[in-house]
Amino acid sequence: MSKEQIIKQGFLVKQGNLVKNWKKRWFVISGSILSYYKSKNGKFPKGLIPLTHGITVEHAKKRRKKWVFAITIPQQRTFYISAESEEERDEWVRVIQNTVKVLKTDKVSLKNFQLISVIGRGTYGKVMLVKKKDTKEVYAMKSLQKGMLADHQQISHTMSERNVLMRVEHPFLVGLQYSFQSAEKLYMVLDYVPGGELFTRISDEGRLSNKSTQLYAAEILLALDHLHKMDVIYRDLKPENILLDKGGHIKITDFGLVKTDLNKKFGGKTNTFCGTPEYLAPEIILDIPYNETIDWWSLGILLYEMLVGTPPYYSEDHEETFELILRAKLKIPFYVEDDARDLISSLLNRNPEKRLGIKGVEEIKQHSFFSDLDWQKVYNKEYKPEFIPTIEDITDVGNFDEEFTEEKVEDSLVQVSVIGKVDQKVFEGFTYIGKIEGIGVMND
Ligand code: ISQ
Repeated sequence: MSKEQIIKQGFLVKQGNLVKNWKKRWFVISGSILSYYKSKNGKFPKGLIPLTHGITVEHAKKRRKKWVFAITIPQQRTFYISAESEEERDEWVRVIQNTVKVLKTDKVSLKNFQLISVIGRGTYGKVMLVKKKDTKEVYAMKSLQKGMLADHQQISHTMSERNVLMRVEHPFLVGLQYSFQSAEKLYMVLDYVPGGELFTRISDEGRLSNKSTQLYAAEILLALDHLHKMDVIYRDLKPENILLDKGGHIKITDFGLVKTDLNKKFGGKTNTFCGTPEYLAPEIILDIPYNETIDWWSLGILLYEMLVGTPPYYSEDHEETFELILRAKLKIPFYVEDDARDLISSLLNRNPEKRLGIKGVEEIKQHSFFSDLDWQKVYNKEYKPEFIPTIEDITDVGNFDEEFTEEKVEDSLVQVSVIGKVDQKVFEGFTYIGKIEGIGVMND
């Protein structure tokens, strides 16, 4: 096996080249190669398909097989491969397309983008709306000061997750399109999601309808499940990280950029929490081992906040919020319908072993709150959201807070004293664009 990280693997059925019979094979995408083996434990591949620039991958039709896709190496051959389900087929096609795209996109740097507007600011850097100068495509660019990444583990976490996310797309996750770095910052160029934060929508409306809440929760569940399947626990679900796309569907952002563990959230030695604590699961607060069900806890908090307008455990004082999360009785207002009430209380079980979702995502998907939804239709965005954001044009930032959008657009300077402290070796996984580029105002 190569040392390259496995991006995706699984059984697929492949049509023979000469004899056109279908054979089950174990497929593995690693680095830029798709290899297939006779069995799951096979040592030597039966074949290799290079996923390099020039190859195409698309859905295909075959008489006796469903969910077929075709990979074509121009002037050589076409591979016909069939998956178990539509969802699986689409996922393979996307991952392959993305692998090819990543290989095309090296050598991108800050120079290639025009900075348009500031649209957000996090603890570690800001988010800007940018336009790629050659293609005129619009993206959200997130910058991250290297000096703010506290330790080596945090950095390697960021880097390895970037590698996963670079290649994997999902309808409800913000896709990462490019990444590069200067001496002092990491840059991530993400899909621009123009509809603003779910948070803004909850505060504008007071609270959301059962129907809206159901669809948002279902879309978020599929996104979280997808991350879990890639062994990523999201940990930071909250309305500020949930954006609305132009059709009103959700997109989750801010995974993989900085995976803050608890002591980071507490900003190092001090006990001052620097984030929103209302969505944290009890086991995170108690600093005990946890699993992906912490995300199902957060989904419970989010469901509550959508239906009620405020999170269930809230105080202005963070310490008090922790106390409430750990001990307060869950009070759900009378107007919340029974199905929703039951789902919320099952997700907000303080014992992770008894929390809904511990036996797998199906437990949650099958809950009566979602009973009239077809999950495949959710994935395909076939349900129309009740609220469609108004968007003037592709560079419209009207749905983002004026606090940000009125700010001067520039790639801010980083103190020289901070640059000097950063050991550049640890960022080798990112494309490095040179020492001077990227410092100073970029407004051309
Ligand atoms: C994409 N579009 C709008 C805002 C964003 C904020 C953070 C990350 C990605 C984004």
